[in-house]
Amino acid sequence: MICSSNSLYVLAKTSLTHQQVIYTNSWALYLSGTPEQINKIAKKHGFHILGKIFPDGNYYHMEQRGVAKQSLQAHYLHNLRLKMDPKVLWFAQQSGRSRNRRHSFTVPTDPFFNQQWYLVHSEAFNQNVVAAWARGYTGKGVVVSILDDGLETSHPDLAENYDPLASYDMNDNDPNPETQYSLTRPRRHGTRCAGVVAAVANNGMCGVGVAHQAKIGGVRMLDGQVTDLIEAMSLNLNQKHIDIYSASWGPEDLGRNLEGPNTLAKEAFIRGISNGRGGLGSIYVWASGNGGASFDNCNCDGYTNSIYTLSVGSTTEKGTLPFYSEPCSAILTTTYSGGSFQHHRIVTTDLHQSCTSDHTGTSASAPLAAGIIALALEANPRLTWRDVQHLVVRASRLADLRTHDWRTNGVGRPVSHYYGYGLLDAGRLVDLASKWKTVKPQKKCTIDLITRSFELRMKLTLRWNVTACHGTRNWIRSLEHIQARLTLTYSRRGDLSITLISPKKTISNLLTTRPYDKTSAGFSDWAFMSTHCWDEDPSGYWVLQIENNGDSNNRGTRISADILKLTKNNYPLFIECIYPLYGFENSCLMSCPPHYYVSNGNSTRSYQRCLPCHRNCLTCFGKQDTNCLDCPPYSTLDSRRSTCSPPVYPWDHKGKVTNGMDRTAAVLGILIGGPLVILFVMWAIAWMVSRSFLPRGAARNQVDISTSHSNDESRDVEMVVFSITESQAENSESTSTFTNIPNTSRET
Ligand SMILES: [Ca+2]
Ligand SMILES: [Ca+2]
Ligand SMILES: [Ca+2]
Ligand SMILES: [Ca+2]
Repeated sequence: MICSSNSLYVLAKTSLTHQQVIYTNSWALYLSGTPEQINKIAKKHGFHILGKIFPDGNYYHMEQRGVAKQSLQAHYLHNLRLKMDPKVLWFAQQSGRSRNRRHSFTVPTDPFFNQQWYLVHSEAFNQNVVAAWARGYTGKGVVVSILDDGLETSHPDLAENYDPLASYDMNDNDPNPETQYSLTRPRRHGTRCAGVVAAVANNGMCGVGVAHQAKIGGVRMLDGQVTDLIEAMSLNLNQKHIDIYSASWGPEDLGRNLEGPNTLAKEAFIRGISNGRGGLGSIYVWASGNGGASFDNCNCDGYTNSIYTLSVGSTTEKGTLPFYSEPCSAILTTTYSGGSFQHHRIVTTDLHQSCTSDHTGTSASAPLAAGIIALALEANPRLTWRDVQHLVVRASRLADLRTHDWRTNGVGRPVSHYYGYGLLDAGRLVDLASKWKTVKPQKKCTIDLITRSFELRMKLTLRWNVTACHGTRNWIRSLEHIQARLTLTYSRRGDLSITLISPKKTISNLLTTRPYDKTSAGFSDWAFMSTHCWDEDPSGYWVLQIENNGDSNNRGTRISADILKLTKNNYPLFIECIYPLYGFENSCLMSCPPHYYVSNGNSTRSYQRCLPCHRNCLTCFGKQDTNCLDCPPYSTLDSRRSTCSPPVYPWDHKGKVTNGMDRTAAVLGILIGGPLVILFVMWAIAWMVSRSFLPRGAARNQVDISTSHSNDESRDVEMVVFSITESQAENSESTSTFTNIPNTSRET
């Protein structure tokens, strides 16, 4: 088959005008002759022969190594020379076009679909879900579990997508989370949330779930005593299988609670983000709370303000604030929900095999976000839990959401305490997800701000210069989460407001006044979290203001000054290093250091980590003392058993330092070393004395403290540990006893 190279050019040129063509550095050539003649032709044109295209023909695959691997232009000179060569019977520089997935999108035929105003295109804003469907993403291969009050598993609009492996009944301890029907208190919440995510499409029933081809499970865990253990087991249920956990519950939204996950739930979150999804991290989507009418603030809810949960706020169809919305700087994004009676609400499945168009509250918003994130995980299943948060920040937009507190942060993104980064745009999210490059491992920089006592009356301002761990391996140049951990007592906690201002002048309201919070319990190492400085460079001056907005007689009482420093995570973070690098603590190395061996881990994936040898070994192939390859000095290897003998030091053999050389060395050492040691000690004492007379301002991370009242009062803020992340530890302590957590569904 020989064709003219002229016609090829025409084709290429024509296609360029329609679609971008990428030219490679590989050529196909049709040549005839002996192998020597073929070699000669290749050499003449500077080509490298890669082989025959078909085993029994004269088509050759050749590479031109001097040409870029990808180029928008065909190589004119090489093609011209090949064309002029009579021995080249045919040739073509290989070019590629992008190949898009083909899918046909048709508007769902479900009877309630037209009422799903938040999904369909209209003149008003919408979540742009149809755009993601049109790109072929419907949640296939993604598993979502609703942690709630049970599920009507046989509901005809859910049954097809129901996944028993993503389900459990924690309340009755059996695998079936089937709803317990009750006339007085219908347990419909879980079933309603499930339909928002994964109601089946085109089945003539109800509406359509955002991710209508995702698998959906339910965990019945709110229908009984909610204990720490039940929460923890729910958050870690089948974590290899479940991708996204959607939770629309938390401490009661009474505007006076300060509660977070207790011991086991805290551990469950860390295990989830470390081990879930094969080490990529479980995705926890969380409702921000319905305490708006009680002036609640979601930074007082340790579940939603956890860095491990992706907190979702709500807006109405008009882009206004629903009455139940509560603000906080931990909210990341917003989805639609109901508002007052005149606003349309969310269409979903309901108990007794029915449908409803009456779902509302942040309860509706969290599963809507969970469904949209399921589309993103289908577009890119390799996203880590932090990747998902990065993408959500980028795929949320101000749209037409109305509130008084939109501000532009230090990297130019509008952000609000009610809406986070704005309305989540599904089309944009899947587009970004499909080309997203995984973020580097998490880093954590902790700064102890003040460790002595201050009394707080009207206003306390702390200003300090942060180097963001410059000079250490935890140096942070681009922020994700920031936590201000605070311990203080105060006569009326609800009168306090706390504001944090970044070096880029981004203002995070960490706490707003809560009139119903009358307690004097204060805060005990409570981590206030902000996402508003995402991607900002944290170095520079930060300002933290604690203000009393109530009675001027308010004041604190002294509590024991308890300095808690954030320490490195006790849990192994999975650091994935690309072959041939080895993960070692938080970095990737070319080889494991002495005392460490290479482990492939339990995972089926191929990344390799350095794990510590037994203390007896210098190098090893495993963690046992019978896995030694080399021994430390003064210890001998038993190569048959791969063990090291107990060390025998030369100075253990008393009286052996007898030869003249050793004795001379010892005398010289004493004569020269002695005076040096004395000189050093004297210098150190002089340095310490001079330093103790220096003013405090000479410290590197300088803290200025000003209060708005006179200085004669003693001060009473006990401790502020200020932590900035690309990574964080969690609220380390909840402030109330937790045997029976009054978790409430976020259904208005
Ligand atoms: Ca059951
Ligand atoms: Ca349906
Ligand atoms: Ca709340
Ligand atoms: Ca959160």
